[in-house]
Amino acid sequence: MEFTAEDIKKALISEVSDIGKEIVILEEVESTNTVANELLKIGYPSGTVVIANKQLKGKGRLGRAWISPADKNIYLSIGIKPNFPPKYATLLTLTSTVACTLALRRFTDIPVTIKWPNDMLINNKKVGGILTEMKTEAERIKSAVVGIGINVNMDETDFPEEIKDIATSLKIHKGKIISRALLIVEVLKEFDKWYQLLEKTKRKEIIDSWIELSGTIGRQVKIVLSERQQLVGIAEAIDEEGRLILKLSDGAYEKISAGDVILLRAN
Ligand code: BT5
Repeated sequence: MEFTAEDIKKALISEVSDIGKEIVILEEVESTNTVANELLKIGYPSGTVVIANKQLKGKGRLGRAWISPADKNIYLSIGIKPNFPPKYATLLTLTSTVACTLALRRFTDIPVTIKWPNDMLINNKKVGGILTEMKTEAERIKSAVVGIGINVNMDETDFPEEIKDIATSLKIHKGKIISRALLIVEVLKEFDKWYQLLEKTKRKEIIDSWIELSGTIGRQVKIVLSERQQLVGIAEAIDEEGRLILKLSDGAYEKISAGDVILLRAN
């Protein structure tokens, strides 16, 4: 890669509290999430960051794949040992999405938006995604890994058939190559800040920012819960655990903590 762990560490000095204490950069991995999880297991500290140039088995949610070609993108995982209970797992994903989206906006000036729970979009096309995985023990989170994938310098021709109509990259919108190293520094700084807010139970601040950055609230949406189960309604709000509150056509409310959102039409 065109940068080292030391380069990133140097740029982060005095800018972060816990995130990036240990940074491991690898050329090729199956999934940075898996590596981060293994490092936490063998005693690496909370805040350990794993970055790879290429993933062979990049993971999306629900067993889906994250397309992860070499040299172009950011594949980064942050291993943490949170102090909040497992019920805030969804909120951790929302917090991470706020941090990434703000970093992307600041660094590129592109009006990136959020779609619940984990998508970062440019003009309705996916530019990044977040996969949070955690290990729990009784009512405690033992460890969590936040995996961040951002399409940075992919060209239109780099996208395989299955995602070419739904995915995009920062380079496509800026018309020039973006520095992965500098963007990683921005993402880690912002993550550090928002993760601290979450630890300090500043949940309202996080949710308000999420709503401001998202194109989801107030829209009519279809929620795909599984192959057989779908719900249609108005996305009304986000509750303090990060769940999406859906108002159904009969006036009843549903709280959704996992699923895919399809935006139906603007109100
Ligand atoms: C996500 O899943 O959006 C989570 C993606 C997380 C990726 C990071 S990379 C670093 C870390 N290590 C990992 O192994 N994973 C994390 P989901 O919402 O389920 O979206 C997956 C869907 O997005 C796929 O089914 C495709 O339709 C689409 N997709 C796959 N690769 C993509 C890409 N590079 N860009 C845009 N869309 C993609």
